[in-house]
Amino acid sequence: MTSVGTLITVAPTGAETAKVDVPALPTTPEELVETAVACEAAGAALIHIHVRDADHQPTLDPILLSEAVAGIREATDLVVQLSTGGAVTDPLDKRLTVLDAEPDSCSLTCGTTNFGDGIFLNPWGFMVDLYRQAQELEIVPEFELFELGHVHALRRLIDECGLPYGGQVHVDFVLGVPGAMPGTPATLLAGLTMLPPEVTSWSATGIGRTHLPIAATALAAGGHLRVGMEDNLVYAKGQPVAHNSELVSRAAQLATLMQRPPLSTTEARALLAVKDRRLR
Ligand code: KMH
Ligand code: ZN
Repeated sequence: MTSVGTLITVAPTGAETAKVDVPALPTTPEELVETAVACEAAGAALIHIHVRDADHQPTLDPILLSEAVAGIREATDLVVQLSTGGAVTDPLDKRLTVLDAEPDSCSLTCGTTNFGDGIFLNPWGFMVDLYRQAQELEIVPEFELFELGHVHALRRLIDECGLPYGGQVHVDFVLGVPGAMPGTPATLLAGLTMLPPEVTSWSATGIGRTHLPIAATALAAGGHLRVGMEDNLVYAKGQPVAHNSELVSRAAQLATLMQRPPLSTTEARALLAVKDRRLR
């Protein structure tokens, strides 16, 4: 499953950090597009988006989601992935409506998990509904794994629903969320041993200070990388991230050093088998 190149995903915003605390967080439509362009130039091929409203608050407003997808498609060739996780306060039915914005890809978390002081709800029925709707709409899910039990749930999901649109199965390990699986190399390697054989590619991201060790472990183990201010706000000790492109550039350097340079957007589209919805 080791790829000759590295898919770099950028998750620039998330739903947890407040703009007032981190002004560098891209929250406006203009900032999001500027970020997408800079991160594509730095080596990213996929963007995982959470949208904010005019008050910089997380939103699942269908118009704002559609505008964000269109804005990034007009300005870049990035694979556009919308979060269906939203914020922990978002109701499940609202999270399903994210697919109406017709992204190339959507996140699909494979089970409920502790999420800091909150609970990130992903009951079985919701996972199946989301998966089936993604299949019907020809949107490629990225299976998010926050717990080792989620890897087992992915097995159950594939048994119940079959393969995604396009036939490729891409998963993303998210390690180091407080209360979920820890961001250690040993945990990531344990997860890899459990992956169903249908999985065709995997990436990993570590939250906070686990960002770099998890990136290095993922590269060494043949995986792809997710970076971004959704997951990590500190570039180095005493140095806050000033722009998401810094994290993408560093990931691209690491990947190149490991003889697995960043995949182009064309290569990423083939790896993930996304439907071609490009505007340019
Ligand atoms: N914001 C978290 C509650 C996803 O994007 O699908 C969920 C999350 C996962 O970020
Ligand atoms: Zn997310």
